Amino acid sequence: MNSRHFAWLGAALVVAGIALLGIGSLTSLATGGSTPRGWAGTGIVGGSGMMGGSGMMGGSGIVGGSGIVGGSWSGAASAPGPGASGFVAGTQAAPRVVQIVATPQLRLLPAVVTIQADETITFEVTTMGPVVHEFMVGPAADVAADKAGTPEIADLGMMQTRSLTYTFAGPGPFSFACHAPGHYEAGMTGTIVVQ
Ligand SMILES: [Cu+2]
Repeated sequence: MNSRHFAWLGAALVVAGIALLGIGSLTSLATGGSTPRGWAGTGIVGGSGMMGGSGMMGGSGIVGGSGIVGGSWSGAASAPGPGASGFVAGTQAAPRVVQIVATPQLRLLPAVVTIQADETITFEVTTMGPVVHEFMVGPAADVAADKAGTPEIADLGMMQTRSLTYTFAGPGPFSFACHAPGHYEAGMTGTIVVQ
């Protein structure tokens, strides 16, 4: 292992730590019943400073932070869901945004997304940490079977965010999952609850 690799290992550990912090705040917000909005991320995701290296380790960016820790992210957060104040059903013309975090612990968070019947949702999926993930969404049977043609974001690398818009026609059941090798089996799945 040369020094450059060692530096990247350090970076990866820092990222993992940040991911844990982010997940913790997301979870507490979700269980508190309020709108998750603290972590959202164009700061972390936008990323050229971070991935360029000096920004990340130098501390003016994510680590130094007014970012994830301080809660001053500038990116859009998940829009309010059904039952929450300010909820507006997503349509094909104006999808509702739901943010999903794919974690190094092989979880998709939040693991339950509640929608109104026939909503169109734009999932903004971010990989936290060094493990590459996928995000597939659709009819539960298709997602479980990793059926070809099911809408999917593939090869989502560290700190990347990509979006996928899906219209949930009918009562379901629907689900989402990561089918990177071994991840689905490890429990990297989520449920769509249709209200
Ligand atoms: Cu995965």
